[in-house]
Amino acid sequence: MNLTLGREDIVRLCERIEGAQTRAYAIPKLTDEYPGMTIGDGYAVQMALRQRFLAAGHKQVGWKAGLTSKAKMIQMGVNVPSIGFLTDRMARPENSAISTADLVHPRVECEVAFVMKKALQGPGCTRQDVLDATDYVLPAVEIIDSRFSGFKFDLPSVVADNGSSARFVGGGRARYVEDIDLDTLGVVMEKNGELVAMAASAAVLGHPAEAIAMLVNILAELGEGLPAGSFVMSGGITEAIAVKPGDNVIARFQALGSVSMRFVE
Ligand code: 0L1
Ligand code: MG
Repeated sequence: MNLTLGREDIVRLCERIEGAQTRAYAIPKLTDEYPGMTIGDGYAVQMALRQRFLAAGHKQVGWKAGLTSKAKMIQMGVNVPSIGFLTDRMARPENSAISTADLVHPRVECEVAFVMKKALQGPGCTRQDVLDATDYVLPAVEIIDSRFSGFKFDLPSVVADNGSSARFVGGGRARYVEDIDLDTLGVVMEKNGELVAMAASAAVLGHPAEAIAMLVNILAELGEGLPAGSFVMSGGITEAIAVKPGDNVIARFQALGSVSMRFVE
């Protein structure tokens, strides 16, 4: 990947993102100060952030693909998907109350999550490689929380901010990939009993496993593979919906059951 930032700037930006994430405040997008920043620089900041969290005792549980649907790319004004890491501290149980006090401006999106039984290594990872390496899939909701003021950002900034990762909830019913049509799953999201979004899983790069293959190939560019046992989210099928304290959210997935949560102060 093309890098333009030196080590000092990467550490500086990593500390800026870490502060915004852990103390929940909005910051201007990083490219305001570093207009020449590349997507590679964004990943260098993200990897530095991951090192900091791991050194502080967080455990990585997997990865997420982001911006993998046309709806999300249009919503956020970008044209390339991204990846981010997921840790144990971001996981929340199904049906739980999720605090918004430690989030900036949370939004929810429905995703298919994959649990891997075999490790994968790019480059050249394909949809079929992913399906062969998958133990099972389950429905999930990602709670994203861009740390950038007014959702004004670009891809290098979002990548540095770990793809807006904040919380995630897995649940519903786990299924083997050979038992379901993964590309035609219908999904509806309700907020406070009202339908707020609906789409089919093909919205994710034509097939959610395609997003996992993309993620494995980006990981290879970063010198990493996807370990067996990883929990991997394939990206929002619907656009992201804003939530606030008092909101109840339920995501209903065809063939995979539903995932619900509520938001509190
Ligand atoms: O999970 C994702 O699709 C990443 C979204 C990044 C941009 C945003 O905050 O909406
Ligand atoms: Mg997402």
